[in-house]
Amino acid sequence: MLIKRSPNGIDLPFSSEITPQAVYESRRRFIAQMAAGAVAGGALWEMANREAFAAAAPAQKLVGKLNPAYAALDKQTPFKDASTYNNFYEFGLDKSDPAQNAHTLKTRPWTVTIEGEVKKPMTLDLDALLKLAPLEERVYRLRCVEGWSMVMPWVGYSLSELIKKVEPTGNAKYVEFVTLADKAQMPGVSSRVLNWPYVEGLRIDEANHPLTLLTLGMYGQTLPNQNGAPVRLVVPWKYGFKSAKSIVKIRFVKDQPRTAWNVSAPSEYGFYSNVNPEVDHPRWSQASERRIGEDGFFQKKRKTLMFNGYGDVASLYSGLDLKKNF
Ligand SMILES: Nc1nc2c(c(=O)[nH]1)N[C@H]1C(S)=C(S)[C@@H](COP(=O)(O)O)O[C@H]1N2
Ligand SMILES: [Mo]
Repeated sequence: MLIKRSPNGIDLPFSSEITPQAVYESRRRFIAQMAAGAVAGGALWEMANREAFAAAAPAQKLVGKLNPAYAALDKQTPFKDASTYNNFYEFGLDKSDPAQNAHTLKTRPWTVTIEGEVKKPMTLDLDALLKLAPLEERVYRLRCVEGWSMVMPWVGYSLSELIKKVEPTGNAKYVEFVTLADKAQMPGVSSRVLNWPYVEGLRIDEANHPLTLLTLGMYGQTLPNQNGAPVRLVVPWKYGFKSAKSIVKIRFVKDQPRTAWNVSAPSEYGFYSNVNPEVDHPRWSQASERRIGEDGFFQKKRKTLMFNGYGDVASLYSGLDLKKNF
């Protein structure tokens, strides 16, 4: 993954002034500029996509009942940081790009198609997904492979609830998650930094682990577009890139899926990608991390914990060499 470093070698978070309010204001300005015939170069892409641009949905309240079994006690990352310091390459490579660009993502209507090795394939719209199981709030640590982490209150339910409904066949050994790749809504999809669509995958037992969260909201609201609206995965014991955003298809398959990051750099990003302080990335250590929001210049880094501190999952990997299966 690409990491921007400041000259002193510390990659500093980008503090952006973008708020939903600011987004609306810039949209109003943009429309005014259009009317005045004074469209500058930077607005050209938005002009070409102004239908999608106008469709960005404002956040709506979405609450879940706090599940105390899955509520990390760490101090929560402020919403402002969690929604402006993002990785979502479909909207650009800089941490501030998704918050600036993702307003063009149209999240309704939205469907997720579930297919492959299941007895009951189905296509669910957002309302069906919201009703599929009781919504819970879970406070999860999420650690990016780049060496930073956040603590966020997510809203959703265990993916296993959905898996139950579609009745996987005995051939379903893995689950593949395919995310939206639409050039008209996502400026980054025109770049060739990854093979689009962004695809991720889990072994079926990982997908069925109760920690694996099908996520529809955060901080008591529907997901901001930049955080993967309208539906994403959060797999807290794995590096953040396993938590695919803006999912449109879930496929149950026999063979290990070819995931986007593994295809792009197999020696750097394995299929498992469990958080593991003992297995370094070939280009940097994974022993410690910066917690976004508490990273003053002299702030000591935190020690990274095995499985990001979610030790319960260890039984999924008994007998597996985690140095080889990174
Ligand atoms: N579709 C898609 N999903 C994605 C990514 C992406 O670029 N595209 N980036 C991943 C990475 S590297 C991380 S760290 C997390 C970040 O999630 P957050 O921005 O909500 O913290 O999303 C993951 N999901
Ligand atoms: Mo990441």
